[in-house]
Amino acid sequence: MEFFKGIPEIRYEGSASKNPFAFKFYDAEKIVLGKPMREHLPFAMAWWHNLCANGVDMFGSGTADKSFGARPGTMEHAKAKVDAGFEFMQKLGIRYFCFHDVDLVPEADDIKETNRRLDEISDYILEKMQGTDIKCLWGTANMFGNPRYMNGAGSTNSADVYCFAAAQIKKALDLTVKLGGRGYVFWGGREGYETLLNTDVKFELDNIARLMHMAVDYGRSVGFTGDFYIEPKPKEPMKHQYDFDAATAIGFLRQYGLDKDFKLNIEANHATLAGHTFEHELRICAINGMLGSVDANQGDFLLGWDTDEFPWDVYTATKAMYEIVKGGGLTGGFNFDAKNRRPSYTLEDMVYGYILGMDTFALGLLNAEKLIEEGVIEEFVKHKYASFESGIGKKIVSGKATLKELSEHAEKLGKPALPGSGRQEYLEQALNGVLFR
Ligand code: XUL
Ligand code: CO
Repeated sequence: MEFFKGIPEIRYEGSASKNPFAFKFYDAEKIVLGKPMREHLPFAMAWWHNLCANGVDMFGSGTADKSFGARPGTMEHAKAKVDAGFEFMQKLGIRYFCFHDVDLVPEADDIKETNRRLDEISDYILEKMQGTDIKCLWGTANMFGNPRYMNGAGSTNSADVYCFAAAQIKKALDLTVKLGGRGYVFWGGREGYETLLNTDVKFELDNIARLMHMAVDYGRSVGFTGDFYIEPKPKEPMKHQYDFDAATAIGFLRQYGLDKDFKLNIEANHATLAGHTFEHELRICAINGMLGSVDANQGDFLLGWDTDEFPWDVYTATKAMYEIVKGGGLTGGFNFDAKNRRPSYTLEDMVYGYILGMDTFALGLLNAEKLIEEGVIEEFVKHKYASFESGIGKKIVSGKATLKELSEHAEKLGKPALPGSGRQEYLEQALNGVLFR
């Protein structure tokens, strides 16, 4: 059965094309900086937004029909979603998908039955994968939706609930291994607190780390060789979430000895909620050897919540791709953790969303290539710190200088010359030149 009727395979037609069902910039085989675009940009479909989310929000019910010809809440529906998802990925040339356990099947009251359903659906997904080049990018367990996680999963006050979190992680890891996933994600949506009046922060952090250590031990024992990822987010649904941003998550991973097995999954909209830019979060990862995967979306600066929009901001995509390429690339990929706006409720809108997102990141990559080849930014930044290449500066960098010596140097000078200009406007001009030349 064809679900996306009338929608052709989406091909690259170039920037002059006016065909809304064509890529204008994403040209999978085009060589950019020494390798095909598709290798720079391993795009993934997010099962939850694409195949499950129907536009329901806090004020209104769904607008989109995601039944795919079956009754929601049944295994027939779960299978129809697989069929629709594979048709979607094949039509768009998307080679990866990401999933939460409960995106795949309806959750039963008894976890044994949920797990049986997961076995059945993953057999079906494996069958569908055969003969295609579609693979799993990462899997995860939804440890935020069910009421049992009201006080957290790893951070819960209930040892029994903690065991359910462990059981879900174990199963989701089994599924990730079964489907050949590159990574496994922890997004701690309920790992945080509303008020310190009822919270033992130290105990909760220790317990989250214990759970992650058990996940690593189990994952490695069943043949999971990929990266574990923390996906930082500062708030929403909790007022304060422990994985606030990249720097906080990296500190946590190091403190608890998890940094060898984990990297980060950086989501653009989460970065902006934390008061950072997307590219800032990527830079923090890159300089710490933690560049893992990306949840590609964008927020709205007028709104203080996670709007998960399909990315269209080419400036941000350019700066992000510049960081990623210069940082040596991702070990994961680009998962579109993005959803259509509620009034964009048709099947065509789903396709437009992905074309938009894929073209935006392709443009970002092409611009990053130009920025790197022109070298204006790199050259400027290198030159900016030139005073540390000789004399007292060189001694500071060598680690051999003492505070006394530096103080003597300052006294000798009496008053330093102003440091070289930051030249922000000159560099922004150079960036615009690359974007619009
Ligand atoms: C929520 C979010 C999640 C994670 C996976 O803000 O981004 O969908 O990506 O649990
Ligand atoms: Co996400």
